[in-house]
This record gives sequence, structure tokens and C-alpha cells, in this order.
Amino acid sequence: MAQLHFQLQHTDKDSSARAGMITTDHGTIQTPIFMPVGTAGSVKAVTQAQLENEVKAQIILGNTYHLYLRPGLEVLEKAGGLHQFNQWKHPVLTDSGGFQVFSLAGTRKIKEEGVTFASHIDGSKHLFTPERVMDIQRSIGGDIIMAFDECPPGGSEYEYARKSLDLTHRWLDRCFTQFNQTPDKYGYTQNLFPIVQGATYKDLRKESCEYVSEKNAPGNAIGGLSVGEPEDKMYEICDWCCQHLPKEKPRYLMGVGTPWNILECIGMGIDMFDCVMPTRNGRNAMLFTTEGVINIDNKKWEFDYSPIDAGLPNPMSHLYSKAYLRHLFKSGELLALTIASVHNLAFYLWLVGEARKQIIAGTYNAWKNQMIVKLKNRL
Ligand code: PRF
Repeated sequence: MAQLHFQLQHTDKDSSARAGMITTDHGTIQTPIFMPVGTAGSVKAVTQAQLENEVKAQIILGNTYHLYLRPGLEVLEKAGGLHQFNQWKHPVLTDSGGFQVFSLAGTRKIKEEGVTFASHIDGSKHLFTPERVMDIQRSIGGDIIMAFDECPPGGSEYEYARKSLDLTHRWLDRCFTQFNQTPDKYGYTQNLFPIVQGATYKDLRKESCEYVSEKNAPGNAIGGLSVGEPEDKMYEICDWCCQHLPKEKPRYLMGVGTPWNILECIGMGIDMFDCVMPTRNGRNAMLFTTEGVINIDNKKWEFDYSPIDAGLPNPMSHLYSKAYLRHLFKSGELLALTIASVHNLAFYLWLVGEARKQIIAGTYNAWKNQMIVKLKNRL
């Protein structure tokens, strides 16, 4: 079985957007791509068949923090890894817990060794070290696994960001040492992606890009963005990082974002995205459509029998009307959560697929600019 491979297929003339193909032992991924988040081994309210047939997902995410706490490694290992456990046959990426521990766990303490934290489920105490997090991700069985990092809070002072970045880099070395000393667990190749940090400071970000690039990993990630900084800052730092990361490797922007964030960052050279927004906002009655943003709870849709989004290719967004979906939300029907989540994910996958077509056709920049105006509409 082979290491992850990235083939650059087309680079845009008017922007830094690229179209490419990632090959893994669980199949190929056309980039740019959006990866639905399946935190605890399921994309909330969506079946694996719906992910394949409706959403056209090519890769999904899992979270180390959640899967380690529940169901736990013994259950996952005896199943033969996450692919066997949840019956998702395509690529899986697992995040390292370096973000979830900071955003979800109770009392936590960062030390050189790692992070001690209390489970959000039962309060039990745990220690995540870089070595342990590599072993855990090996056991979960992701095709792509992420380095253990510290994501400093948005607005962090320079001094904190400096110390945090040095720690993240020392942890990165330990991650690679452990990763390289341990075999693939389930017969296919697992690939470790390092993560660039450095808050909103360009000198730290440049240093981190250089540190990360030297690992010569099959792909690189940018963390620590979309954590409360102004949107313009996020764009500025994302663009800066893209300029300092190798062109021939896929670039993954972690936890971003809105449809317009994704289009702007594709224009800067990002190839991979994940975000809870389509599913979380969907469960909250917020729909992203090809015409703009809809709050389906609104009385405005009571008698609107038009399809949820006739501009999308997936059957579910055509079949059901806005009035019906509004009714399901108003009645607390569980089907509302499924339809809204499937729809929003199908929209995100459609969006990155269109972006890819436009990049290949050489029309990305003009298309992006008019698309963003439309997508931001409040309907
Ligand atoms: N680090 C990790 N996962 C993440 C982030 C990070 O900085 C973010 C920040 N947007 C989302 N997910 N490991």
C-alpha cells in the first residue's frame, strides 16, 4: 500500500487556486474538497449511504478526542478500525484532539509532556501526549492523521503565541518520531499531516510554515484560524501561509468556514476544508443555498412549496419543499435534522465541485466574485 499522493492538475492564472487529486489507499479525492465532520464516527443525522449518494462526500472526518473517550480504543480495534466500524469505505481524516481538548474538555492543564484534561462525558482524567495521540490515531485508523498541536485562543498576545508555537513545534517532532516508529495498524498506509500555528503574527506563521515544510509530509495543515479573529485577518494569514507552504503538497485549512470563506481561501491555494457549520447550522434551521442563506423557521416559508434548492443536483434538495421542511422543524420532527444536514452538505460539496470546474476552465476568479455576492444574500 502506498503513501498519500497529490497530483496538481491545474493552477489558476488569475489567483492561486488549484485543482488536484489526492490518492489514498481508500480511494481518490478531487480537490478542492470539503470534508463533512463525523465527530464521533457519524456525520450527525446523516447515513453513510446519504453521504455517498446525496452529498457525494469523498472523505469524512473523525475526532480523536471523542472516539478515544467513546466508544474507546478497544471497541475500535476489535472492529478493525473506524472504516470497518462505521462502514464508510472511503478516506477518513482524524483530527488530533489538540483543538477539541481546548474547546470541550473541562479543567485542563498544558505541560511540556502533554495535556491533562477531564472528560466532558464523565469527568474522568486523561493525559494526551504527542506519542499517545499518534498511537490513538493509528488505532482509530484514519488515512490522514493530524499532529498534536496547541491552538492558542483568538486574540492571543505575542508572548503567549511565541511560547505556544515553540511547544507545538517540539510536540511536532515527537509526533513524527512516534509515527515513524509505529507500523500501519490495518494494512493500509496512514499519513501524518503537520499543523502550522502562530496566531495572527506573520513572523511566527512564516517560521511555522518553514518548520512544518521541513518535515516533508505528504500534506500540510493550517490551524489556529477562525478562532475569533476578524475575517480580514483570517484571510491575510491564510494567504500568507499558502505563500510559505510547498505548492506540490495539499494544503488543509482546519475548521473553516462559511461558503464565502471557502471560495476566498480556495483562491489563495487551499485544497481541503472541514467545518461543522453545514451540519450544526442545518440542525439549527439555517440553510445555505445556491441563492443565499435561508432561515427555514421563518414564517415567510409557510406556504412556499418550491424545492429547498432547485439549483443543486441531489434529489433530496429537489424533492422536499421549503414549506414541508419548515413544518418538520416547527413540529420537532427528527427528519428535519436529516433533510437540513443532507441539503447543506450537498450544497458545500456542490460548491467545491463547481470551484474545481471553474479552476479547470480558467474562469475561477470572475466566477468566485459573483458567486460570493449571491451566496451572502439573506433570503
Ligand atoms: N488545530 C487542530 N484542529 C483544529 C484547529 C486547530 O488549530 C482548528 C482551528 N480553526 C479547527 N480544528 N488540531
